[in-house]
Amino acid sequence: MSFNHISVIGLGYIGLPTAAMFASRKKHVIGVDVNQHAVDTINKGEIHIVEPELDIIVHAAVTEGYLKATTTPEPADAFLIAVPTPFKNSEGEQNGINIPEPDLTYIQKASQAIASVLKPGDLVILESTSPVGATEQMADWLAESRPDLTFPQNAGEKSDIRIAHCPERVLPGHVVRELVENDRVIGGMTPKCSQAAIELYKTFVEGECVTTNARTAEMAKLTENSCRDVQIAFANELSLICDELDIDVWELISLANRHPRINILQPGPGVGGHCIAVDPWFIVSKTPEQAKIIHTARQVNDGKPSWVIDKVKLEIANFLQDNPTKTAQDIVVACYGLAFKPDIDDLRESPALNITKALSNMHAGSVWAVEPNIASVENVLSTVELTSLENAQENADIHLVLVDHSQFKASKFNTKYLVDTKGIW
Ligand code: SAJ
Repeated sequence: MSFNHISVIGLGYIGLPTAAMFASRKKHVIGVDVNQHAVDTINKGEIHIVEPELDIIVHAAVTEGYLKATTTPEPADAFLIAVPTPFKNSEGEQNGINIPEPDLTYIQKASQAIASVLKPGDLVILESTSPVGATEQMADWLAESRPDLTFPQNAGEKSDIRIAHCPERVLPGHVVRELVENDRVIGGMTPKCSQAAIELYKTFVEGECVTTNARTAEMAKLTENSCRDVQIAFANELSLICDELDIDVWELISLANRHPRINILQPGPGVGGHCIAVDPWFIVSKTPEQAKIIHTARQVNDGKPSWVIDKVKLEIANFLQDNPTKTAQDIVVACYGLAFKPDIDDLRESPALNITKALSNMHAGSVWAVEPNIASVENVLSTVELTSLENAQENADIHLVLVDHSQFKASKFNTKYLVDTKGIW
């Protein structure tokens, strides 16, 4: 089997780098996205996201003619679906507790879009992080749209179309390296489906491709991110405990981590991104009775932003007490960082952004944001002024560190009115 024409559906943080890696190995790649701006930007050899090294690879791939983007699918030998899997708008209620339910609409739309161009022998891979059973569901949607073709759920190894779930596991900010080096979990709906997927990924993956079934592959990805969420919740809970007991949590963690078998993660303003703050719910919503620690970790991490906001309110009160001639309207609060983690521009599910938004809604004075990775915040934060690090440090009254961007870590800063959720100043 040879895959010379590969189609990637969804040209976001995962789809675009993956498309670019195939193209860099001289495969003809058609990237498909509903966002015309993204398509136009890529076809100019440019990128619409921030990810180190990606711009150079995309530019070369487009210039050499191996990568092109379009809004409608075209025939290919393999299709990779890398579209978002958000929550449904209305949360599901189980036993009186609101549990967010996964929304598979984007996967459904992507499978319906590619169905018309499928031909016998094609491979379809679901890369989007998905609840257990989503790959089987996708296979059913494909089969409904193409009754003239056979699929693994009915025809087994003899099927016209091969289907697998191969979850992406790359870390934003290190995507180009991790795409090549990380091991891949390959969950074929049949062993032949897995073999086909391995052959495809071996185009650029140097890590090991380990096979399993689709459901286990789905659960493996959810397990990895839930494990990290639970570990971060432990660090966040420690930060609350230490605050009560007047202990420096950063010192505490660095001391505990000197134990040879302890490796505590770092507290922060909460957990963001479209992965760790989302994926554990895919387990909780399927098995709420069993997923107790995973559920609690989500609640601990989701509760951290309001704790941070309370800390800022306390600093505002302290400032007013120290400066009796001033009113809340005179006070400028500077929020350092809006992205969901350091050195990226990604605002998805960002606690930093949500905290800044909440402060700008409740504070009578000005709220400034410092975000070196973003040029404008007008669309997301209409009442917040974007300013430079220097101006904020010099002229703001209350300082709130939300992200440990390298620019912030490089600048030493000392002030009385500081809430430092990342322990950098
Ligand atoms: N965070 C902390 N403390 C820490 C580490 C992280 O508060 O010690 C916060 C970050 O600030 C951020 C959030 O957690 O808000 C998530 O950041 P992250 O760096 O842990 O992970 P992501 O979301 O960028 O990427 C994760 C990765 N999964 C794991 O490390 C298990 C990545 O490998 C996955 O591919 C990615 O999710 C994904 O796409 O699912």
